[in-house]
Amino acid sequence: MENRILYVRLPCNPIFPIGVIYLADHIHKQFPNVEQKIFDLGTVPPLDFAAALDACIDEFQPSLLVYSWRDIQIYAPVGGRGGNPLQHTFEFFYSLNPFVKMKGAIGLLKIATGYYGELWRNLGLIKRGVKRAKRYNPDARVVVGGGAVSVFYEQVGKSLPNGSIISVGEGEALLEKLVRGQDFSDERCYVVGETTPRDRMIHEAPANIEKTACNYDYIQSIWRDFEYYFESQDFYVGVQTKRGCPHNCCYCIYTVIEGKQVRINPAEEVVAEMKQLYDRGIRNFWFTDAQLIPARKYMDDVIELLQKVLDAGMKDIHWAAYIRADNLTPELCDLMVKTGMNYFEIGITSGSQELVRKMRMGYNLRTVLENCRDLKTAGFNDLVSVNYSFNVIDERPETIRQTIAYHRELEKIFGADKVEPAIFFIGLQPHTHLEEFAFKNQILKPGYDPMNITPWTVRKLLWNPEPLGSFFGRVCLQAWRQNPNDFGREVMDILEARLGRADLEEALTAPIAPKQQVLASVGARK
Ligand code: B12
Ligand code: SF4
Repeated sequence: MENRILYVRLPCNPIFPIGVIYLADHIHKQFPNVEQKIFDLGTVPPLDFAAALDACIDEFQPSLLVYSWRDIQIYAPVGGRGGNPLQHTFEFFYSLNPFVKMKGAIGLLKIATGYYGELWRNLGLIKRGVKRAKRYNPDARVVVGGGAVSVFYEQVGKSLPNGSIISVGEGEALLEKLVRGQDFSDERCYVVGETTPRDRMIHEAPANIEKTACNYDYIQSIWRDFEYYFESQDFYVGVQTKRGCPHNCCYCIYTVIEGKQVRINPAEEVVAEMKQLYDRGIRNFWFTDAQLIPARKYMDDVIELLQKVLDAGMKDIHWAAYIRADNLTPELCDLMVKTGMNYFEIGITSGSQELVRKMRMGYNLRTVLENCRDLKTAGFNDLVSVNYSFNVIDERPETIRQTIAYHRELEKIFGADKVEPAIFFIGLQPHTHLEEFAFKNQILKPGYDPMNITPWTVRKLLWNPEPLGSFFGRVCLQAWRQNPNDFGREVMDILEARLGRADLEEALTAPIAPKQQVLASVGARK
């Protein structure tokens, strides 16, 4: 059977579908004669999903359907698609006012309906596509992958037809084998009804793939709606500069999906890719790496990359990324500012060095502050989002006071209006240390369904255990009531008014005592 590959990006908020673009580019480089097409449901109005998919399949008649599913979990810290799940959960569990409790319950119900609606709709779109493609090619196959499937691969397969291939992590090597008709059983995948996911499959190391600049002339020729993403000026187009993260943060799944080994995409290839987008009018880029500078030894790669961006003459761009901010030098800061970094997220999680150590995050808060000062000196004058998750492991009033002190210091450096405290409650994800910790401490039972969003499960998955759980729940409710548009800053102010602020030096010093290695007891991941 001739290979005709249709990439279907399942409905998603408008985020550039970089995953399917890279897959199609890779297959084209390996097999220039294979016919391919990209169909992005992110650009189609919801009422037209089914009809548009049918029309696309009728026209292209694929032999292989590649479904890419980006995100499933919607309980974001701020307004998600169906409202604010965190707010409703807290209203339901922590409000003392029966009317607010009721409002929370109704809000949660609305969100649950939206969430399950989306889940069933996406599963339906996969089943529908396979059935339709079989009209033209009875042997047509379906592969399902992407960020959401990587996290929930064990659950997603349960609702898909036999023969569907469920894939974890990068899909390049798997697709290559499928096109060649080779055995793919050693890839990070399983076939519904035929094989089951190997134990700890997600922890297997991804294939080592050399990444070259995506060929956007080719992508444009197989993707009709390419221009959709160019219309909005504030849109950030994804570009990958490396893959993998060597760290061990207790709640994080990136390092599992992408692997612990860092693969650097050659700087000249990354810049060649950006230049093609630049020449098409794109000025905003998001470096999609789990971490732009995962460790000190990668600083030189980033310096090389940013220098090449400048040398290529792309002087009026903006870019954003996840940055730990513990591996910066004045030279790097200078280049970051010169190349147009105008937003970054630091996920320090806590401003208490003691807790940062307990969460296995492996960095020094004092260094982060020094590097932030260097960034400011280099002329950085834009927005920094600082992610805090109170109450993760061993939080106490004194550690909260330390976080306040730390945050106020960041405000001193960048200006209070430039530092946005993003209050997250860690979403407990499968295959993380935190999940193991929850099993050990009987907070969750093995076999629980991580995709279930009844309020009782959500309350456990949004890590906020007692004794501080209800205290935080009420602080958040008060912040939503008082200043819903500046929730993060309001939470910080309320906490400071109630608990006070520690000395900065106290926040930065963590005595090493054996009992503090809380998570060490759950064992190493690999
Ligand atoms: C960068 C990033 C962002 C950036 C995106 C910026 C941009 N303009 O692109 C920002 C910060 C905006 C963001 C936001 C969110 N994100 Co995000 N994000 C990521 C991250 C770190 C990388 C994604 C990426 O682009 N990678 C690079 C590309 C090339 O890889 P890829 O898309 O994964 O595609 C590869 C593979 O997945 C695979 N593949 C893809 N499709 C298919 C299909 C088949 C058949 C096969 C075989 C393989 C395959 O091959 C591709 C090429 O190698 C991932 C985590 C991670 N490390 O993967 C989370 C991730 C995708 N995000 C996630 C989520 C939840 C979100 C949010 C919804 C968070 C929130 N609650 O607000 C938001 C909103 C997104 C939206 N749709 O509105 C989740 C999704 C899974 C889930 N838990 O539901 C992830 C996996 C992280 C996590 N915590 O689990 N995100
Ligand atoms: S939180 Fe960031 S630094 Fe930590 S493991 Fe995840 S990607 Fe790496």
